[in-house]
Amino acid sequence: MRILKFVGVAAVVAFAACSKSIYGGGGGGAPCDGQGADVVVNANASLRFSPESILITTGKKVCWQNTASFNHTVTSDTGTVLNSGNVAGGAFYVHTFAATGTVAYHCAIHQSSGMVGKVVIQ
Ligand SMILES: [Cu+2]
Repeated sequence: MRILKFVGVAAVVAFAACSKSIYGGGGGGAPCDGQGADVVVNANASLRFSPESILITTGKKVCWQNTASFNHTVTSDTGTVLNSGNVAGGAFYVHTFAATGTVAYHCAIHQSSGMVGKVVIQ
């Protein structure tokens, strides 16, 4: 079980080597606990990202944790900087931002309900 999980993460990292994203499930506590994130954003059961907008500097690691009991995604509006695929309830998605700019994103499942967010990297 443990080995399979690490293989999965390694495959994801290899797939998206330049974007430094990982995701996985938590093992007790909040999903982002132990990820070394600089900022944590909740993807909640009210179909919102909280906080909806964050301001960071380059090199910061952001962890989105799904606090709902159903899937969310963290998906860039344009490009593939954020491309989590389905993040299950209780799981997380991590991304370290290397470049300055603004990354608008949404949950692909709940975008029509207004589940959108923004990362401003200075
Ligand atoms: Cu969602």
